[in-house]
Amino acid sequence: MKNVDLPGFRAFIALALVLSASGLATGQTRESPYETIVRLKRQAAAKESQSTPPSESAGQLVARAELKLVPPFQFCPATALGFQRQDTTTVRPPTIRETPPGAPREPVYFPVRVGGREIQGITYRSTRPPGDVKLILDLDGDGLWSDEKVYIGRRNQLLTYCASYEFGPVYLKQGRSEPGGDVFYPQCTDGKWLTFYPAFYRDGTVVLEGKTRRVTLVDTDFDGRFNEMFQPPARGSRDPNSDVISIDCDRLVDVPGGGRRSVAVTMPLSKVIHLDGRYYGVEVPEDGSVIEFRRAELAFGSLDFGGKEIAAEFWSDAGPMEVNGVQPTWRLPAGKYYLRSLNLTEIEQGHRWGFKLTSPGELEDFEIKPGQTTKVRIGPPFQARGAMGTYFHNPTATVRMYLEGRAGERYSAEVTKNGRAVPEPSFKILNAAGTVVQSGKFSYG
Ligand SMILES: [Ca+2]
Ligand SMILES: [Ca+2]
Repeated sequence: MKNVDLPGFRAFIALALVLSASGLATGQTRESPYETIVRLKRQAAAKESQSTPPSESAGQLVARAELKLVPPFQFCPATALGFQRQDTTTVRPPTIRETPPGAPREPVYFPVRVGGREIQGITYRSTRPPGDVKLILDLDGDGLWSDEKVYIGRRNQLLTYCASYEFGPVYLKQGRSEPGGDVFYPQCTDGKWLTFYPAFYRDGTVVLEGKTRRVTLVDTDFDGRFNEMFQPPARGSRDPNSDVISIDCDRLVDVPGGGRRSVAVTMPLSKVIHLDGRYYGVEVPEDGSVIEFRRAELAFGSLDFGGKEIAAEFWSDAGPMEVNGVQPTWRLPAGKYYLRSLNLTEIEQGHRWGFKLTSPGELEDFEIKPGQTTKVRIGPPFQARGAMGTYFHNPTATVRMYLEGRAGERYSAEVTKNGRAVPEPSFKILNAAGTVVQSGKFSYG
């Protein structure tokens, strides 16, 4: 869903979401005095049990592996995490100063993110025979295509339902052809979007606890450095904005009853990673040629979600974390966190209402400190927000909405009741005086 808060309109609507048809009160469920006492006692007990060592220490070296540059292979990890996707536009970027010869009237433009900057690109089907599909990147940022290499697209024959072309490999250092993280394959689909896959991975094996594991690093931002550790916020639930590490990306195990499944663990490269119940400190030099695993002694803190029933996934300094269920507090490694996904369940008169996170709001970056409890307050009372401005000229138009919780986190307006999608919850819009100015149904968007 697009962010559609139109400033003028947003000020105008004091929105009260009334899921009246469904009977859900959006106010916070009140705690009885007894519940408060129980909660405070539990919190105190949780705090006492968490007087763990104050900080992680660079522990003893457990394993070291050399990682070689290898081309893409079957089950290579960037298909899971660490590829880049960009939409195209027909609007010419202001920095571009020319049109390539043979370009049609409306070529499409796109950016590609490299390190902290963006490189502009263009792709089009040439109007000159034989009508090749071409791609050019303005590597030196001078706004000219004529000083750059032209890549010819190869049609992906497997994808028959769309026109997908692969280009490259593109070497970001002009005139060079050395393997590295800064080499990639752009792929363009239907002229609408591009994906960029690494042309080389850092790959090797390491023995951990007597087990040989395959380790693969992905330079996700093509800046040639393989050691950018995760730091919140991520760009989204599929893009950690850091380099990526994969363990056993090609390993499959037999499933009882037949078939095989992957046991790959692909995650943001973080200072500490968690494997088979153990924490390892991870060190990688810039070129990614070596990886070291050290025994990590972690400090822990607690996360308090107000006792709500949740299923949440995080990315953190200590790798991916998950919590699931109802707890007064969750014991988790100290560090910085990003809320990657969340399913929230609110129970009202015996009914289970399910809310699915679409954007983490303030929880895109929060910290759990050693021995301390971080409190986050999420969920109802919800603010309903939406794209009404777009349709305002037409009072009968549908309204696309989302729900905003107390931490600014957003949920899809598609709500479930006892596991089933609620058929278009109704809502009312109140103006400042509290009178209903419009009411209607959600449209799912
Ligand atoms: Ca140029
Ligand atoms: Ca990188």
